[in-house]
Amino acid sequence: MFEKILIANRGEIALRINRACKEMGIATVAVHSTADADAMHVRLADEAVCIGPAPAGQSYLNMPAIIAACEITGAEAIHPGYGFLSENAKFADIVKEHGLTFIGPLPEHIRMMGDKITAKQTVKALGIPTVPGSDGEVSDAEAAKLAKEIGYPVLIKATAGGGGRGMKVAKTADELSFALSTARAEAKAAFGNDTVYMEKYLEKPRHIEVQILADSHGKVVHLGERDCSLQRRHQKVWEEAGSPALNAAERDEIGGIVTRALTQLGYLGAGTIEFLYEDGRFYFIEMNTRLQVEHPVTEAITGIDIVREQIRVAAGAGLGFSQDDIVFEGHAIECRINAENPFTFRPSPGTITQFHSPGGLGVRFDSAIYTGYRIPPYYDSLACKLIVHAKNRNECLLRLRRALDELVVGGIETTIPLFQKLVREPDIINGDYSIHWLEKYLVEAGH
Ligand code: MV4
Repeated sequence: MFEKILIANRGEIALRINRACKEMGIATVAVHSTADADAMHVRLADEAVCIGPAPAGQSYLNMPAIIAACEITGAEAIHPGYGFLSENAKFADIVKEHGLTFIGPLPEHIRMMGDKITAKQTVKALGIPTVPGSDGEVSDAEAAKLAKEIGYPVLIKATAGGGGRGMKVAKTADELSFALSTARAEAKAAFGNDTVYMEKYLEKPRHIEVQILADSHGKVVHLGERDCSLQRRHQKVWEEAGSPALNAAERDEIGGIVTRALTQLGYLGAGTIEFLYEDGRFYFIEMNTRLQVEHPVTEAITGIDIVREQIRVAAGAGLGFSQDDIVFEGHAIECRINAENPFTFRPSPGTITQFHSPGGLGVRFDSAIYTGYRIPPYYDSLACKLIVHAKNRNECLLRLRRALDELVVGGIETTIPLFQKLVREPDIINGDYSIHWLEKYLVEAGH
């Protein structure tokens, strides 16, 4: 096992990784920008190295500085967390070239899933259901012909995309050429790649994703699904495990399909296969080759420490359990609480003057904030994650209400008031929502 790991991230996820390392007897190295000298992840790690100025491009994305920090401290492996360098195949290559271990999937799999056309063709060949559409890149002429066959509405997507950028809907044939040209232009500007493909547009799906873990000995297990349908501008807001829409048989079926596919692929580490779910059917959209923000809801219902397993399999150890050992217990919900105005969602960096975290049975609070901490304006606005777990979904919602009532974050604006309202909404209480529910609600509620 590794003796020392460098954590190439900041905020709550750096603390999360530090916790797994400490429990495994592994020493930790934090890296930080000049803006994060007072950050909690710097205080809690065994050692810390400043890797550059505040802008992420010069610090948390600064590959030479991070490799140098490993060499200076003797760290043998790098955990990238989420965001930043976590899905950068070139970084994973460079880490390996320096005799270090990247705690994550093989670079070839990061690269494969980063290209959406390659990802879709690969998983389709492995038996995962995909959205009807083009077999790969489409020209305008091919798109028109195919759209007629599969039927409108259709969606044009960028192969280099993800997170919704470079995506355009064509409701009818006369909207198609505009959708193609704007999607191409957006993709070219955002990613330097104007390759697009086409899919049938699903009108009211849920976003359901399956968590998997794979070791280097050919064992793959799934940890069930998360429902992440409640999003705003492609940012997840509220996540649940399991999905209010699935039963145990559907869970086992999609979990089995995904597990068999990733076994054939020779995948290593943690991964998430994202689906749209509509009328009882799953349609693959993307695979994420990283630890995800919402991983704690899966940990809550399975009791499995996903970060610990990532570290173990990266070191060559086998998963210590099989699919039959994994039992899903109860229900979990996560609220992503941002330092933002709850109506305009404008970022609200600044000093936290009052802070009290909720607690008690079934409550987990993942954050890196403390009284007197100044949230810098340079990074994303996630301030804390509140995760609650209970015997069933109804008790989970009641526990979430009381945990939100205990939580105090003063001095900055946060999205806590939004969650106070969501937890009382009939559609949310009934689990009756699609990927469009939250944005529609925000308009109707005057946000
Ligand atoms: C779709 C879709 C409907 N039909 N694909 C958005 C981001 C990217 N990951 C995939 N996305 C979508 N793909 C087809 N064929 C609707 C979306 C979508 C969406 C998906 C998940 C969660 C929130 C969303 C919000 C808007 C659109």
